[in-house]
Amino acid sequence: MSLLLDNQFKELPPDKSIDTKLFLDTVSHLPSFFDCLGSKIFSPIKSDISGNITKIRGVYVKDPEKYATLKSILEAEREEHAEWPKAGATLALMWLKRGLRFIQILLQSLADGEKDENNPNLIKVNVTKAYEQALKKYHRWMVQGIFSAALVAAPYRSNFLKALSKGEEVKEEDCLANVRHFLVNYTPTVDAIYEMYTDMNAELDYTV
Ligand code: EIS
Repeated sequence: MSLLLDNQFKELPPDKSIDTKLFLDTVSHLPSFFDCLGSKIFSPIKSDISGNITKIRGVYVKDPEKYATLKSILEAEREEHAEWPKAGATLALMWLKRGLRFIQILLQSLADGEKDENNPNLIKVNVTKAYEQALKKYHRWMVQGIFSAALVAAPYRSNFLKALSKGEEVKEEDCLANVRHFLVNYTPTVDAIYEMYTDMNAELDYTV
């Protein structure tokens, strides 16, 4: 069984609203994936993402009906917090979506066969592309340093693809087909979250 295929995102409805419970149930499988990357350097990244998910879930469980969609959370918090959008689940999702975008760009780049021809079993080009497009502009030099350390610890392409398939002996082409299949609903979901932040004027560009 493929790790990715086990946790497929659902197709978005025409209004592109995202069901909070389904979203949380799907993204909560992501943190455990860091365990198969095999280095402690990934721990702060794992706990950041887990923290975001816990924060959003904490708001959702207070009133599942009121917070049925991600948009309803942003709308409610806009009324409740003077410092919105730098508050509550709105802030947690703002950061989580950047991690999700990172994963999307990384997987898309692998699926597209982008490679360093001199080092075809490294994923540094793919990871760097994802970092530059999704995260770098929000990071000052200290956090960029964590990225550099993580890059050194990045797994080999073959091991990474195996980890995506829970370590099973899956042929590279089959694994890439799984990745492409996963991206079919994943990419529009991440896009929809970005669109919502733009439409609601909830995006911030401060650095950490
Ligand atoms: C936010 O963190 C909190 O998330 C948010 C709130 O506290 C807010 C306050 O301003 O801060 O400081 C964090 C930032 N989060 C801001 C940085 C953490 C370490 C990031 C290191 C970046 C390394 C890049 C990744 C390299 C990975 C190499 C992978 C090789 C395979 C399949 C791999 C998936 C990797 C996914 C990476 C996602 C990184 C996400 C980082 C987000 C970030 O920059 S709140 O908390 O509101 O919930 O309380």
